[in-house]
Amino acid sequence: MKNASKNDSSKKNAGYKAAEYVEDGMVLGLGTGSTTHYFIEKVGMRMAEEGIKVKGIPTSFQSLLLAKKWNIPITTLEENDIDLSVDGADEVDSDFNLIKGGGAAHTKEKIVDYAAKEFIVIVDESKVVGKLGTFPVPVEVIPDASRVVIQALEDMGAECEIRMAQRKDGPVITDNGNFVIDAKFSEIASPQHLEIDLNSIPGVVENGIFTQMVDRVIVGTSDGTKEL
Ligand code: ABF
Repeated sequence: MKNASKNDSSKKNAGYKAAEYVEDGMVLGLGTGSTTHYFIEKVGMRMAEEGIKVKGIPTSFQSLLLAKKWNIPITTLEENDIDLSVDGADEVDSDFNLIKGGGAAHTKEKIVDYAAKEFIVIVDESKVVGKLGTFPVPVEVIPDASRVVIQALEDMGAECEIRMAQRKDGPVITDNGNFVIDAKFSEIASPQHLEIDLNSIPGVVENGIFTQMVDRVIVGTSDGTKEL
């Protein structure tokens, strides 16, 4: 099996497995990314096939569109608490620390995932790491503060790049109208401390290190799933 399709079936297995934890009447946090795409798809299929009724709070415009495609009614954090949030990740370690934000949606994701009574992460095996940090840490910043935030990150030992859009030579603009700085640290000794330190830099909106909030990690494989 080609790597790409093997990877895709792993993501699908993880997403579909997570949908088994959805119960009738739940309010769901709907994550962002290609793995969560399958979770949302399976929830939509279960609504049609089993008649379960759920509501969803999207973490990005991308997941909003997917929810609408599958006729999942949308609600907001103002109106509802979240029973279960399911989301992808770029890296996950054995302590359930994450790096997220490859999709530039980590600010709303962290708000929704943190607010949920239960938070399940779904990944393929390539995302499981011994130590976080091979993937640069996404840091959402107020555009006008970019230069001084980069300076502060470099003083912390990071190599930084403003994330550029693929199709044009401008920067990626998040759903909140901000930029993303990808900060590569040579080593992340304490994800928990770095998460706090990054958010203390004036101009930083949110960073992509997620600690002490994950309840379950479902790892998709080419022939099924396993739990971390
Ligand atoms: C999103 O899922 C992002 O935070 C993270 O970068 C991405 C992982 O994407 P994929 O599931 O497509 O690998 O939640």
